[in-house]
Amino acid sequence: MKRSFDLTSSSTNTVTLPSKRQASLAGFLKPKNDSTIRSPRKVKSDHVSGIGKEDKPIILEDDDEDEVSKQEQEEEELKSISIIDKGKAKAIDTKSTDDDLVEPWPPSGIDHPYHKPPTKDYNHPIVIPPINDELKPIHFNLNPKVIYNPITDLDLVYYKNFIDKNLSSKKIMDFLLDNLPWYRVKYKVRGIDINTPRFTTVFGKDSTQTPWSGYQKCKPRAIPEILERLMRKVEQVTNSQFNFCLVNYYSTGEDSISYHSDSESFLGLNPTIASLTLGYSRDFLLRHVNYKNHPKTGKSVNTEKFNLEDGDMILMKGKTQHEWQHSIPKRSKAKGRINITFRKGIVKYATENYYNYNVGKGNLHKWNREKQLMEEVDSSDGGVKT
Ligand SMILES: O=C(O)CCC(=O)C(=O)O
Repeated sequence: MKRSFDLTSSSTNTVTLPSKRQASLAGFLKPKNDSTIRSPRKVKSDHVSGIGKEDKPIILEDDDEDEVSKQEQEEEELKSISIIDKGKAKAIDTKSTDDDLVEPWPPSGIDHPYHKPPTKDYNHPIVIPPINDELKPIHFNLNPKVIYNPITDLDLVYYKNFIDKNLSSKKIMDFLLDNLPWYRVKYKVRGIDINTPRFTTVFGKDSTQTPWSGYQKCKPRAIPEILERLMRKVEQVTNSQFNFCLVNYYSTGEDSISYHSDSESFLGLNPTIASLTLGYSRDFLLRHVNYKNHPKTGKSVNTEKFNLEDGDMILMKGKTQHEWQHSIPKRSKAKGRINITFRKGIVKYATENYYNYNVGKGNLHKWNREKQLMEEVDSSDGGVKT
C-alpha cells in the first residue's frame, strides 16, 4: 500500500522512514508556498530572505508485515505522542483563559526552573504596573498544529490565534509597549560594531541556585506579572517549563532578526522555545543548517515560511534549534510587532548572556503613545555592569 504525505521540508520524492509512527506524524500542516521565495543567495548581516523550491509530496511505502488496522495504528500513535497532539485529536473546547492557572506558582514541592525573585518588581528600572482589570482575563485559543519532519528534524507546534486577537492581544500589546523598558543594544564582535536592528528587553533568571543578588555582570529582573501569566499559560498548554522571557519590538519593517539558532549550550540539549506574536504580522523563515545538501538525503531542503499573525504562537522543540535556523527578514510595509519568547536557561551564563544582548549598557527607551515612537530616556539603571 502506498500513502502520500506532505512532509514540510524536504524536496525528496520517495523516502523510507524509520517507523510508521514517525511517518504519520509528519505533515499535519504545511505552511503555504511562498511565491516570493527566491533562489539561494549568500546571507549577509540582517538582510535575509528565503530560499526554497516548491514543496513536493513524499510517497511513503507502508511495510505490510504489520496487521494493525489504520484506525488502531493511529490510536497507538496518538498514545505515544505528546499531550498537545492528543488535545488536538479530541478537539475539545479550544477556548481558554488564564483563570485556570494553579496557585501557588512556581508549584511547591516541584523543582521548577523559575525561582521566585525577592520582590515582584525586583531590579525593574521603571515601574511596570501589575495586571489591571481591563486585561483580565486573558483569552486564549488552543488549536495546536503539529509540524514534524523526522528526516529534517523540524519539530514545531503552531497555535493560530493563541492569544485571542479580538479579546486580548491588542490590550496586551499596548500594555507591554507602554510599560516595558526597551533597549537598542550595541555591541562589538571581533572589533566590528553591531547595532541590534530591533528593540529588546529581558526578564528572568537561570535555574541555578545562584541568588538573585548573586550576579556580578548583570542585575536579573523579575518577570512582570502580565508576562508571568502568559508564561504560565504557555507552560500549562505545552507541558514545558521556562525561566526567561525575552521580548522584541520590531517598530518598522526595517527592524529584523537575521538567521540564527537558539541552540546556545546554556539552554541545554534540544531546548523548547515558545514564541508569541502581537501586532503586525511578519514572515518567519526557517532554513535547515544543511539546506543545500541534507546529509540524510543528499538533496536540498526547502526553506519554510510562516506568516505569523497577531496572537499566534509557535513552539520550537526537539532538534529544531540544532538543525534549523530562523529569521524575521526586513519587510518594507511592516508596522509594529512584539515578539515574546519563553526559554529555560540552565547555567549562570544564560543570565549574563541574555542581559548583555537584550539590555546591554545603553539608555533605556520608553514608548511615547502620543507620538507613536520610542524615546531614549536618560537612565541606564539596571543595565549590564561594565
Ligand atoms: O520575532 C520573532 O518571531 C523571532 C525572535 C527570535 O528569533 C529570537 O528572539 O531569537
